[in-house]
Amino acid sequence: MSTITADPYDWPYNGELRPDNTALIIIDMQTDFCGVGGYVDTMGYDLSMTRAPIEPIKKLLELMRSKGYFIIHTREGHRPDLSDLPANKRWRSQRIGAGIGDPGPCGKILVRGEPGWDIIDDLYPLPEEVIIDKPGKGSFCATDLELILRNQGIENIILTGITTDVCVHTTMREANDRGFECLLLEDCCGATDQGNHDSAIQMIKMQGGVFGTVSDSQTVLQQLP
Ligand code: C5J
Repeated sequence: MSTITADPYDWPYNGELRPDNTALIIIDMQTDFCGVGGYVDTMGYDLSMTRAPIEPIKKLLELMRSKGYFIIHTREGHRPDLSDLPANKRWRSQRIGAGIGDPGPCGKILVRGEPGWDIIDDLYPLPEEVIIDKPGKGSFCATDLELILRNQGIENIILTGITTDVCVHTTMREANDRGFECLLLEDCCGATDQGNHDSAIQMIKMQGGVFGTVSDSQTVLQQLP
């Protein structure tokens, strides 16, 4: 039996924490969300908040790779012909001056294959690690993520990445509804607004852990079996 100290309950609930049933998911650590000239930067948000999790994730990734845990990376983005981009998502992005599919300093915004869409060098996946390319905020929508997790016998998921209140939260909710046991690491996530980050963390802790539970990278570095 093994658990990680977390709030509002130690994780996982059943003490069954092992490399063969637990995955780390790193969500959307792309230049578009944390790099100069990317989507978030073009919208005018403070990049320091979406860059804050880079170093903590790096240390965690190193440890979890060395212990043989299953590693998954995601990228939000659309096909170059934009056939998978909902018209309302495009319209909203244009309204804020960062139209998805429009040219920017890092190539076409949130378009697959463009420099801004790819994962940052600091956290780039190893060739054998899974990358999920997703058109939406949640990592389960229109992807084979659930199939991969079930095939690999994954029961527990550690969630990290950006942004806390959007893609990380949506993925955590999707995973929780599918019966996966979720742990979000507070310092390994970041939002475009500190209040939204804090609220997203607080929401998880309601109702005895309504979507799972919350810890931080230091605790995991010390306690992960
Ligand atoms: C957003 C994301 N915020 N990765 N995407 O649009 O959270």
